[in-house]
Formats: sequence, C-alpha cells, structure tokens
Amino acid sequence: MRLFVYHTPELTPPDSVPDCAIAIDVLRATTTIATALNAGAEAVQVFSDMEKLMLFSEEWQPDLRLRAGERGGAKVTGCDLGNSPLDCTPERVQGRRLFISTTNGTRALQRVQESPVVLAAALINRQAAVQYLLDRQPENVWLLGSGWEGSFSLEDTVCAGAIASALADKANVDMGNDEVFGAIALYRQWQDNLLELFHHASHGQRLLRLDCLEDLKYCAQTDILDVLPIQREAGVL
Ligand code: 3SL
Repeated sequence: MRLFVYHTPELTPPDSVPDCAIAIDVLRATTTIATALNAGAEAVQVFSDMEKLMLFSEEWQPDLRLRAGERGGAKVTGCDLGNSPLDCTPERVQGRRLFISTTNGTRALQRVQESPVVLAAALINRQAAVQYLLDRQPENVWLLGSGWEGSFSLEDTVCAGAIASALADKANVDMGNDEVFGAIALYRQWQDNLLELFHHASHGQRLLRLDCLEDLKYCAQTDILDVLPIQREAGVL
C-alpha cells in the first residue's frame, strides 16, 4: 500500500485519482457525516453548491430529508441544520437523508468522487478507516485534507497523520510523499492534546468565536465511532 497525504484538494495531482481516497474534514464535515450515519441516517448526499442542494432535495419527501448548510462556520438560512455533529441525534436523523453543503469538506469529497473507493474519515472514526485499509489493502491511497479555502489546516493533517501512524504500526506501507512523514510527526507530537491543538488551529479559533467549544471537544475524540462512510454512488455516502 502506497500512502499519499494532500493537505488540500488544490494540492492533488490534476487529472488523476487513487484506488482509494479518504476525504478528511475533522472540523466538521466528515465528523458530521460519520455521526449522522452512525445515528441511523439513510444516507448523506453532498453538494458543493447550495442552490443545487435546495433544488435536488426539493424532490425528496419532506419528512425523509434534512437539509444541512454551512458557510463561514454558520448555518445557512433556510436549512434545517448547520454543520454541527451534535445536531445529528438519532431522534433527528434516523431514516432520513441528509443533504449537506459545507465550505470545504464537500469540495474535498467532490474532488475525489471519481475514485473507485471514496471514504470519509475524521478522528472519531479513525480506526474504522484504518481497519478498512488493512483488510482491503488498496494499492494507492490518498488521505485528502479539506483545508480552509485552499489553505492548510492543522486538524485535517493531524487526522491524516493519525490514520498513517496506525497503518505504519501494523502494515508495510510506502510513504508516497513527504507530507505523510510530516502528518505522522504532527500526530505523534499532539496525540494526547488534540483539543489543545484545535485551539491553535485557525478554524478551531473561528468555531470558538461562534461558540462551538462543545463541537471542538466532540471532534477531538479519537476512535469513538465504529462507522465508515463509503461512497455508494457519486456524492452519496
Ligand atoms: O469547511 C467545511 O466544510 C466545514 O466543515 C466548516 S465548519 O466546521 O462547518 O465551519
């Protein structure tokens, strides 16, 4: 297995996709997607464009859908939810399809949606992603951070490092680029203080300004959910 870490969708090699792509947006899209599926959502369908989300979800039976929209960290007017994983309780999401559009996470998922296998990972379901890779042994794997509007984000890279570190402990993995070493080093330095790291992260600070400390605490937990969002058709996990 050959691992590559890309900090943002913009840094991926153009016109190519890997055998297996893992999109990561710890704060907060992939944490929310994993939480919604774990709470019994029928599926999660991602859109980078809010207007398309509204149009497409209009065709869905109202009591079987939830619209989640986030821009700049805040809930989009007219949506049922923003992007807080804490809103994805079984009472709210069970049996419903979550139509979601976020600033960066959904763009990362769309960048790799042509890959034969597309997964969504965060710290909360890190071990589920690791186990999938150990069982299936895909040849080329991209760990793709969402970043923030094209820039590096600490929380996505530390999660890529958490996945790469666990894999390197258990299997023979080739490091496809230097970013893998960097991500592992970041994770190993901060693994016991992830919440503190999120306080240093620019998006962590943005969310704190929006009063989202509880979200940060939730997103900083490792291996608490045994759920792995897998793309079943383009844009649907
Ligand atoms: O950028 C994204 O995709 C979001 O996850 C950002 S936020 O955490 O909802 O603000």
